[in-house]
Amino acid sequence: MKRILTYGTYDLLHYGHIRLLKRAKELGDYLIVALSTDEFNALKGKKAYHNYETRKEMLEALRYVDLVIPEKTWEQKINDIKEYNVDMVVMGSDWANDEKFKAIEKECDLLFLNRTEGVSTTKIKEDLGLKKPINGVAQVPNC
Ligand code: C2G
Repeated sequence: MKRILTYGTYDLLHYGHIRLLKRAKELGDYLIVALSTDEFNALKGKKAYHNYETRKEMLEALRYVDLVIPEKTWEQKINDIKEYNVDMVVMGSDWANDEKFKAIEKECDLLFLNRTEGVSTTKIKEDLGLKKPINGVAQVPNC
């Protein structure tokens, strides 16, 4: 059984998230999502619209997701890989070459999949008038 692991906030679940999870699942047999806790999001400088429990519930409803675990720190990845016997970590391409992921290449395979253009939680918030662009400049999509 090939076990895949991915990380994220997954706030206001959208088709960019779902396409990532679908492709990740297609690479193996079992997909684990390490979901950022509300406290970890604060460390990332993010405030999710939905809290952890709601975001977890939504992910668990997806056919592609087999297990949701909490992502509490940047440093837990190696332990996650060992504890869950992970064969491959998969992330969107916005994380390619990020040092936080490079370190795990000695533990398991690491693959970056093309990010889905045109959608992000930030854009959804802006389009709904929930998050104003700063000084008229749309904010960089952050999830
Ligand atoms: N994603 C995507 N296409 C989008 C938006 C997001 O493929 N249009 C991918 C991201 O690349 C990421 C996953 O969906 O792999 C989750 O995105 P976020 O919820 O934004 O996660 P992020 O805030 O990047 O947190 O330790 C890593 C972090 O927890 C990742």
